[in-house]
Amino acid sequence: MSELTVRPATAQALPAVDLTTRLGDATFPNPVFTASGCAAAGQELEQFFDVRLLGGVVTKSIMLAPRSGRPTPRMAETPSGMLNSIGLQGPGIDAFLEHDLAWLAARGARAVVSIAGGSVEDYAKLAMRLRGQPGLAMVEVNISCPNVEDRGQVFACDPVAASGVIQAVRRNTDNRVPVFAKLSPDVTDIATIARACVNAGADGLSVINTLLGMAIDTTTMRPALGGVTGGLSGPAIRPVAVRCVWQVHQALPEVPILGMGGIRTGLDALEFVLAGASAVSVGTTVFGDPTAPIRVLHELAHALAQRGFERIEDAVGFAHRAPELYIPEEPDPVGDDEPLPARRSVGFEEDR
Ligand code: RRO
Repeated sequence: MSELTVRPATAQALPAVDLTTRLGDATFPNPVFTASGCAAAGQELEQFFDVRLLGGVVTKSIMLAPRSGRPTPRMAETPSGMLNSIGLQGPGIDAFLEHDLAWLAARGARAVVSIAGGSVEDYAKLAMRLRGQPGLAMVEVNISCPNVEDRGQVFACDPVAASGVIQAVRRNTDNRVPVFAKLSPDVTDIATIARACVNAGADGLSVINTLLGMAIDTTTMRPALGGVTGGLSGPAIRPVAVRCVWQVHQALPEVPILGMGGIRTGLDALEFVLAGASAVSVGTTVFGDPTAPIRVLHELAHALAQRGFERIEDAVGFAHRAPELYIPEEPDPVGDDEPLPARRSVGFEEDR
């Protein structure tokens, strides 16, 4: 390791909050994961911190065959975010199992393998290839990649297509390994897609993938990305992501959610937990601050402790509780008070 390598103070004790989180039948020691596509398969992060300290490492979506992806440029900065148009570049499942998953398993990290395909059959084959693989903690089924040539392949935009993929993956995956469906925000009603995935056998939901976006270079007066359109990520999308987590948790309160979209700090992560996420993925911010996942973990733990939570699971969906009633103090026994105001509740009217 270079002397210049920055290692956060991970030896620092976490506050006494039980951070254990359950996602389907799997238990993770803490709720902070990497986000798919932002840290390959974790090796690049290892120079900054021990990846075993994370809840899990979510790998870049892998397909059956190697794939070179879309034309360059593949990234463009946008206000408080970025666009990517990678196009599922990757080594294919065989090389992934041999090099990437094997490395994560040897390292002792919990691997959440993201899979992507062009057909139900592709997904089924990928699930079969993952069966029995050491280190596999969970499968994230990417049915929402925005960077495919054929928009018909965005299975997450149609409840029937989404359930076909999830059913095939669930059928071909070890029972003890949770299957999560990764949803797209680019739909009219995300709860409908979420319900279809759960009815098809998904144990949980990853919410959300990037939003379909576009930028035009005003010098060349051409699209900024080689692939023309791309996936928008970063803090710009956080309110959309929090809204989606909120809606999915409201519709399916018993279904675990892995929440993501523009998380940079522990308080950002707390927003997702309060909206209904049992765990979070830290993505785009890693490009500028590779230590972010471990920092977010510490910040989230402190934020939970400061708010009096002894267990993270008590905070999951906490923002959905009914607004507390504001009870005015007892009238002054001397009897010279102004008349009491009518009882009113604290909080905003609109979401009641
Ligand atoms: O590879 C990509 O271009 C990509 C994927 Br698979 C995805 O799920 N989301 C995204 O923004 N980019």
